[in-house]
Amino acid sequence: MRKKVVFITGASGEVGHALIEHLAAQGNVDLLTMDLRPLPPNIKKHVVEHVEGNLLDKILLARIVTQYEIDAIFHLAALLSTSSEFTPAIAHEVNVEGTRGLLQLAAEQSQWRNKPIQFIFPSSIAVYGMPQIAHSKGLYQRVREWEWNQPRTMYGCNKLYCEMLGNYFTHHYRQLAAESPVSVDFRSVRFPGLISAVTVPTGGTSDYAPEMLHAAAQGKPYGCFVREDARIPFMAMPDAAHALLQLANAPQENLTQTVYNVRAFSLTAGEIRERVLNAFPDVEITYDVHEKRQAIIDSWPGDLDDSSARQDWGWKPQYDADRSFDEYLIPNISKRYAN
Ligand code: AKB
Repeated sequence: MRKKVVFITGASGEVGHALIEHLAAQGNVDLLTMDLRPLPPNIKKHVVEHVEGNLLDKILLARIVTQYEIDAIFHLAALLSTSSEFTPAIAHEVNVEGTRGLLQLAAEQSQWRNKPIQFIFPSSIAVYGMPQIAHSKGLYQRVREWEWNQPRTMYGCNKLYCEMLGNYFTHHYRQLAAESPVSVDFRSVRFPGLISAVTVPTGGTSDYAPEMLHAAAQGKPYGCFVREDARIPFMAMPDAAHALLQLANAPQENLTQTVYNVRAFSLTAGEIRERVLNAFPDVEITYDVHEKRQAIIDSWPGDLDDSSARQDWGWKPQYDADRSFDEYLIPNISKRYAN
C-alpha cells in the first residue's frame, strides 16, 4: 500500500518553512517535501521524506507516485520576479513547465483514485500590471482579481498563465471525452509581498521590506532599492500560511472562483522605514533607487480587494501592520540576531 501524503514543492523556501510548521502543528498529516535544496533540520523532523531534486525530473516524480498516494499538493516552487528577469527561459521552464507537469500528474492521480487531488497554488500580486503610476495605480487603489491582468514581468506572466492552467485542469480537462474525468481541485491565492521573521527571501522585487528589517536587526546599513513613496500591500508570513490552509480547508461548494486576492496591510517604503527605525534607531537606512526594479513595483497595485476571499471562505488577516511589526517581526527578528 502506498503511504498517503501531502506533497509540498519548494519546501525549503520561505513559505515552505511556515507552511510545514503550521501543518505539523495541526497534526494528522504525513508530509512529503521536495526542493533543490536540503530542508533545515528543525523543519525536516516534521516530514516523512524530503526529496532533494528537480521538479522537472519526470523519473523522480514517477518514483514519488509509485511510492506515495498524494492527497494534496502545495506547489510552492518558483523563481521569483527579479531572478526571473535574469533567466526568463529557465523561469518559464520552472514556473510554467514545472506547474503544468505537476497538474498533469495530479489529474492522472485523481483519475486513479476516483477522487480529486487538491492543488494549492500561491500566485502573486505580480500578475497585475498597471501602465502608469499617475494614471492607474494612483487612481485604482484596491484592485480586484480580473482587473489589470497585464503583467510586465516573466514571473507575473508565468503566475497568471498557471492560474489559467489550474482552472483548465479543474473545469475543462479532457472536455471532449465521452465521460467527464474526475480532475484536480485547483485553488489559488494571490499573495502581496510577504515578510518573514525567520527567513530572508532571494530574487523577489518586494524584498526591500524584509531586507530592510533583517539588515537593521543586524545593525547593518541598508540602501532601499525603491523610492520612499513606493506602495504595495504586504503580509506577515504566519498569515500567508494561514491563508493557504484556510483555502485548502474551505468546502468546495463555497468557492465561486479558483483564484483569490488576499491582503493584510499596505505601506509605502517610507512607512516601513519609519517602523524599522523606531525599533532600531541607530541604523542607517537610505534610498538607493534601482529604476528598473522601481518600475516593476510601480506596475503592481497599491492594494488588493480581497472581498471574495472574505466572503467565500472567511479570510481575515490576523496580523495588521501594527501586530505584524510589534508582535511578530520586530521581537522575533531581534531575537534571531541577538548573541
Ligand atoms: C516577488 O517580489 O517576486 C514576490 C512576489 C510579490 O510574488 N515576493
